[in-house]
Amino acid sequence: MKSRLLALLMIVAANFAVAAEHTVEMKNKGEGGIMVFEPAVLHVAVGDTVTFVPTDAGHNSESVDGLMPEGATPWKGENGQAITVTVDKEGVYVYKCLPHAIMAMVGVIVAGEPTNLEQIKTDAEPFIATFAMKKKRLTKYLAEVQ
Ligand SMILES: [Cu+2]
Repeated sequence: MKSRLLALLMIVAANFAVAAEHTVEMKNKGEGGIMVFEPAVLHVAVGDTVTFVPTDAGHNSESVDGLMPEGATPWKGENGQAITVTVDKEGVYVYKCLPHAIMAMVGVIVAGEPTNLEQIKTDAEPFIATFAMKKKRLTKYLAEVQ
């Protein structure tokens, strides 16, 4: 009887899997160079949260129009403020720091399977063309996505 109850409890627990909480730092300098998000490429599950932390001042995180899964909720953090985003659709997201987008301060979130990866690679080209430096950074990040 006890083991049946335990089995039942385990089934119930599995249906309430806790969403994971991830952290991305916004930094003036990191392993990937200057003006970076770390980790720059983050794999999550749909329903997880990602908190962008202002490790250094003067940065924000905001989604890039058209470079996210269809129907996903956009976000826009305030400069110098942390923001927590709940990832609500499967696929690849590209986001940026507004003040440093021209310096390719960008990042990638992959929720579940990267179902829209090829579309994102194509659609990112005009955005990549706006970078004044580190022109290959986003291309490299997207190439890391499996
Ligand atoms: Cu920045």
